Amino acid sequence: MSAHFSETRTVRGACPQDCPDTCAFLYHVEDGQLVEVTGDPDHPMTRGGLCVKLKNFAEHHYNPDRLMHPMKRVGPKGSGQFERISWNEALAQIKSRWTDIITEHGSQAILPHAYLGHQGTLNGLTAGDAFFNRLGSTVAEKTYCESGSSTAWIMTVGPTGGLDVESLAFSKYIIVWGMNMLNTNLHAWPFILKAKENGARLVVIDPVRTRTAKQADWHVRIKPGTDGALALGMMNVIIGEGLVDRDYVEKYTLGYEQLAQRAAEFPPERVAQITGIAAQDIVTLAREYATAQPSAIRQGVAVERSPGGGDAIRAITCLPALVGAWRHVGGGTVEMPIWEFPFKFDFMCRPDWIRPGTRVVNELDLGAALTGTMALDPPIKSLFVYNSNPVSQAPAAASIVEGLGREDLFTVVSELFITDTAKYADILLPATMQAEQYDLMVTWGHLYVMLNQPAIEAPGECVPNIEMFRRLARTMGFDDDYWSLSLDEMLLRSYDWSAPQMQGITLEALKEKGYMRLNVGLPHERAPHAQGNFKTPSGKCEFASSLAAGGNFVVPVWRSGYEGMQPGGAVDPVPNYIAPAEMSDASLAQRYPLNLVSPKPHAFLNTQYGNEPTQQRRQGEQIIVIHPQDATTRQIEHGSYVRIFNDRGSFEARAELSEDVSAGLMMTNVGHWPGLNRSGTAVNSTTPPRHCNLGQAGAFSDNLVDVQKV
Ligand SMILES: Nc1nc2c(c(=O)[nH]1)N[C@H]1C(S)=C(S)[C@@H](COP(=O)(O)OP(=O)(O)OC[C@H]3O[C@@H](n4cnc5c(=O)[nH]c(N)nc54)[C@H](O)[C@@H]3O)O[C@H]1N2
Ligand SMILES: Nc1nc2c(c(=O)[nH]1)N[C@H]1C(S)=C(S)[C@@H](COP(=O)(O)OP(=O)(O)OC[C@H]3O[C@@H](n4cnc5c(=O)[nH]c(N)nc54)[C@H](O)[C@@H]3O)O[C@H]1N2
Ligand SMILES: [Mo]
Repeated sequence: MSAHFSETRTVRGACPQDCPDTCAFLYHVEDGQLVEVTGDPDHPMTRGGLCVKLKNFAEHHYNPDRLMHPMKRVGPKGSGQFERISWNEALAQIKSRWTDIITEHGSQAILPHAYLGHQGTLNGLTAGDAFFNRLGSTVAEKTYCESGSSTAWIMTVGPTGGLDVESLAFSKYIIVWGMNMLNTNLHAWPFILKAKENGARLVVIDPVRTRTAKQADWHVRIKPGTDGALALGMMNVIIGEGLVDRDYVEKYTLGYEQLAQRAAEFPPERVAQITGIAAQDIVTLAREYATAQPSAIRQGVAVERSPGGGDAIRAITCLPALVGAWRHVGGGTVEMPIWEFPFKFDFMCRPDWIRPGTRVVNELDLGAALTGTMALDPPIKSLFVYNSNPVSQAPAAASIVEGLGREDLFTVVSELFITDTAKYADILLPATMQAEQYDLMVTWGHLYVMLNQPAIEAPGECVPNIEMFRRLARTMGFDDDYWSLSLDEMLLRSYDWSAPQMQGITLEALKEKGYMRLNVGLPHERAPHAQGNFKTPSGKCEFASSLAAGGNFVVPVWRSGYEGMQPGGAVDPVPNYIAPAEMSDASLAQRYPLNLVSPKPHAFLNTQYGNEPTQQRRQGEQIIVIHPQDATTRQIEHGSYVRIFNDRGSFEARAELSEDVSAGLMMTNVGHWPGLNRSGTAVNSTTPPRHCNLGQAGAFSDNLVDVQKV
């Protein structure tokens, strides 16, 4: 027997997922095979543990359904019938179709569609921007998530990281507002437990009694889309009872008088009617929040998923300055700390290549753009999808499916799997998974720079997104240096490595250590706004926004690498309460009396892992949580199958009767693959293509439906 020494190696990596935790990985490799992926025990947030979604990450790389080669469609659109072709043939077909389209309709007839399937600097959200800007396509505005919150945040406190979630360990009062932390930000939980050990009180503000709400000292049930009213009601009490930190407000804020006037319009009794929270509870919450210092607010993305979501985030973001919480370590608020990272979007996305006058189409309006409901001249003749799965994740899914079925639409999809969206492709391009590629990860929930190094060979003909765009650039005849820089050179130019927060951080050091903390103060000493120092035009926390005061204003829509205009013009300088559109429509509410919220699944990451049997078992089938009272009046029993519907569409789910939701409210999870559901559809068949008042975010929670037994 010949001696066989199996080679075992450990390679440092980082989680690719769109999640605030961005965990530090250790890839364990034997004989070129990825045998396990574990969390780095030394990383202060990862602490050696991965979430359930990533438990089988090594196996995910070897899923037999992975797309391994370029393919072309051979059956009808959407049939999922494909045949293997070579990369050369795929590129030649793309070039030929695009050349014809550009000749006949102009380059703006081509529309990219991308989101956060991958969160890297090289392969993530902005991976294709330079290419499409160079091509002259329509600019796709990427606002699936966080854009309403980010706009609100920048208007109020500027591009600052705010509170470090690790500093939550030092808080005395913690409000988790619109976030199901045990599902979506698990690695922040230990810091909350630590605070609780030291006597902190945990409040969760959520319409649903979630796993996280069940762990709270106090669950405040709020009607979806009414958070702005609650925050203003809290201010009403704080101001009325003299709990304002006068000194902090005077030195470090702008527009107190205007804010006080606005808050005066929101006495607890009025807010109780809007939010469904008892007036006395609003008073108690305000008093406790103001007096138990340091007080902290962890804001979730869900707050933005309503027409008034942007103003709600602005109002919430005003609270810590009003009570002086920023003075303390563990005080203040965090929405996402991404602003501490010195990105150079001008290099990453090349907005200088956008031709003057190029139109912008928002990604959440995809259905309207493809079906012609939105008047577009030229019409969209080609769609290029990567890092995203709009048939499942974008609103008004039925119109997207209708649009993708157009015979004259040339669709290219780059994917890991043949998803519900990829099924409609004319050409499929295979992408690598995280253990097979190199990238510096973008993080939005902590303050560490994270490097992912390849641990195994890419299977089949899979390529990283950056390589795919380089091949496309060569095919289209682009000869800029940009397409041939080394990956390290790309990374060196994508960040300002000489920025103060990057001192001591180098690519070389990252290759060895895997991750390094930004120089922004340590969690036990960091109080970034103890002395104001806000990143707004005034340097103060702007209760009355100077950006909004100017009418139309420009916000950094870094998601697309260009500066976007906040539309509407009439943004009130002082945050106000803007009611949900559907709940306020009495005749609609008569036909569709139930408000459906659709937060994140526990065992999937959006749709990713939704095709993994292990994760499917963990998540279970698509369920709908319905209050027993609403079920009884419709003869729906626990465990029976129901159809949830409105004028936009429908999907089926198994009913779970529970008082975790209030009467009039239902909850289901986004992320189940529509094609794997009973009805072939999922929740976004019912959601509206409506935007939040800031940042063009999606108003997924503003969704009235009804339900019946099937
Ligand atoms: N397990 C898992 N983790 C994930 C993801 C995933 O798919 N699965 N996705 C990642 C992504 S992309 C994101 S953006 C984050 C999002 O993570 P979160 O910020 O936690 O957002 P959601 O899960 O959408 O919703 C959180 C809670 O908000 C509640 N909610 C809904 N509408 C409202 C409202 O109007 N007001 C209030 N106060 N609460 C409301 C919901 O009931 C839900 O319990 O999670 C990330 N992490
Ligand atoms: N109803 C409802 N809808 C929602 C939400 C909600 O709360 N409710 N949340 C919204 C939010 S917060 C978000 S962030 C969006 C998420 O929307 P998406 O970003 O579209 O979500 P994913 O399902 O993760 O789809 C990403 C796709 O990219 C693919 N992918 C992964 N890695 C790579 C890669 O390296 N290269 C290529 N080419 N492809 C790759 C994956 O296989 C997957 O199919 O959904 C939004 N939709
Ligand atoms: Mo998201």
